[in-house]
Amino acid sequence: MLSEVQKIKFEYLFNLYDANNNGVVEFADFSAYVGRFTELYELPEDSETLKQLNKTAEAWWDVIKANADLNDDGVVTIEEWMGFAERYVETLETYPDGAKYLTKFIITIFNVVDENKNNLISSKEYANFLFAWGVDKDVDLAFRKLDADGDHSLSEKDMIDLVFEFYLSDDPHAPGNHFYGMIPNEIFAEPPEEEVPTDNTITRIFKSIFK
Ligand SMILES: [Ca+2]
Ligand SMILES: [Ca+2]
Ligand SMILES: [Ca+2]
Repeated sequence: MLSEVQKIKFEYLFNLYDANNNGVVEFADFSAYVGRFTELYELPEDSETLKQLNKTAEAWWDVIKANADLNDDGVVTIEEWMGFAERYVETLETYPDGAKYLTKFIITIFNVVDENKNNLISSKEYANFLFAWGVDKDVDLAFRKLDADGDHSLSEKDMIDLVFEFYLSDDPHAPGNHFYGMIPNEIFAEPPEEEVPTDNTITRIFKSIFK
């Protein structure tokens, strides 16, 4: 069973994948994204990177088509998608090969997103990545969440951990929840800061002794 947090993330991802906004996910959406990435990152037509990207999009669509499009009409509805989400999470949690292929996909994307090839994703490179997905709101905030150690960059390992967290974590405060941008849902709201109580008689006595 997907947790409430996972359900919200998979619904968000469905809407993100639906590049042409027709309410279903289909191969045209995947082609649209490869096109957007090609344009944004100026990938040469015969480049190895573009080949890898195409292969990744095709493989990912094949998996979705075979496992989500249960009535085989070439499009995936939100209901089909949520059923798939459950099976996909189970795959990631149960089968080493499931995790292995997701890791490969992430590395492919990492290499595209790392524009200056320093093996780190900067906030600007991340902003471009979200822009490719059509997300331009709260981008800095999302990056600050993802950059949990505060070194202003994401390594390949960070990105792998964050994407796995996106799919698998049911903690509403897991940084990876916002890998594809800030999800506007109150379930992810920060808990109110705990008020630190002011002095009581005992602390006042100690303070007066140890001041
Ligand atoms: Ca669509
Ligand atoms: Ca279908
Ligand atoms: Ca970089």
